[in-house]
Amino acid sequence: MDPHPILQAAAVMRVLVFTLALLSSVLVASEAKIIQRCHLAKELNDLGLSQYLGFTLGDWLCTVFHESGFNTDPPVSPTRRKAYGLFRINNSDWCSDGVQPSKNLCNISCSKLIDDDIKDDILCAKKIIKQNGHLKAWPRWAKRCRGKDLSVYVKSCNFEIPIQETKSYETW
Ligand SMILES: [Ca+2]
Repeated sequence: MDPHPILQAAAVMRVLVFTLALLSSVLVASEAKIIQRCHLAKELNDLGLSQYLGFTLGDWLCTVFHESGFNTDPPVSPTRRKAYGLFRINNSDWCSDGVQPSKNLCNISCSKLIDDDIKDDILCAKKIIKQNGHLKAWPRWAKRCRGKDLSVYVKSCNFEIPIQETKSYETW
């Protein structure tokens, strides 16, 4: 004997709710993206960041590793001041999230710093280092990367990496 139509409808609804819950958890999970190390190295290189102002790709990759773990997760902060994306770019000077008053010097929405396209993130980081003249805008570079052998960060990356030159910051 067939189940009552109402019971059938309830069963279908349960399956539907379960499917939607599963789908939404997958969608939430997909928002957090880890950028592959060598992909970032290549994009940095293509956009002229290798040897830019004397800093190597190793300096950049080490900095990003210690700042964000190559992770584009949206920021978690109880205050309105937040830092976005791979380079942890702040919403008071460099990007605008529409909430925190910002100089928005990169002329970019902070949401663009947590998406899959990392080119605009890199160009904003380039603007930051150009204005500051060094990587000190990222405190973890000085603590974790400065003066260290950073060759491991570009190891096995399958593109031609320019010969590392003397780092200008060593004279600071
Ligand atoms: Ca982006």
